[in-house]
Amino acid sequence: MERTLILLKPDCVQRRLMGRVIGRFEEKGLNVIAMKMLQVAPDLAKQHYAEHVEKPFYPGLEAFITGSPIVAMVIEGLEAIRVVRDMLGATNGLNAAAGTIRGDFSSSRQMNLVHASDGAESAAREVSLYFADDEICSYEPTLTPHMRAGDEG
Ligand code: FUP
Repeated sequence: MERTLILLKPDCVQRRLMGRVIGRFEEKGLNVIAMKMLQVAPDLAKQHYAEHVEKPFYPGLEAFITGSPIVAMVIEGLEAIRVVRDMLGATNGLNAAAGTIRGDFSSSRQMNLVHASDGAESAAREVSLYFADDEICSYEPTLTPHMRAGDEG
């Protein structure tokens, strides 16, 4: 089982796409195990995007991500980090394949609706930026036997 940090970014919330995006993760069989709405403060934005803080696009990215509320979630599932990134599609919505979340709903590089951790290390770091351990509610869904065979993990 893997955990990954998802942000429904301000454009997702403002465009009333939260339900449809969360629905796609649920339909896939992934488990939402933590969720909260918050407005990202500049300090948190700098920690979240530490690798981009010095880049020329960072001020615009910070203004965007701190500009209105987001929803942070932890999603759990088999190979969840890769599976969720595949579901999002390429970073720039213009390049994202049709059928992916960004491919279907975004035509922008900055306003690409959803963030998802890109590896095991960043997932652990990012989950701890947004959630305390006691805010994460891991559970075994009762429908697991209908979602995959017992030897699939
Ligand atoms: P991703 O791994 O898909 O989240 O994308 P990156 O880490 O490459 O970029 C982080 C965020 O910065 C993306 F959501 C898009 C945004 N970005 C810009 O706004 N402008 C740029 O020139 C590059 C990235």
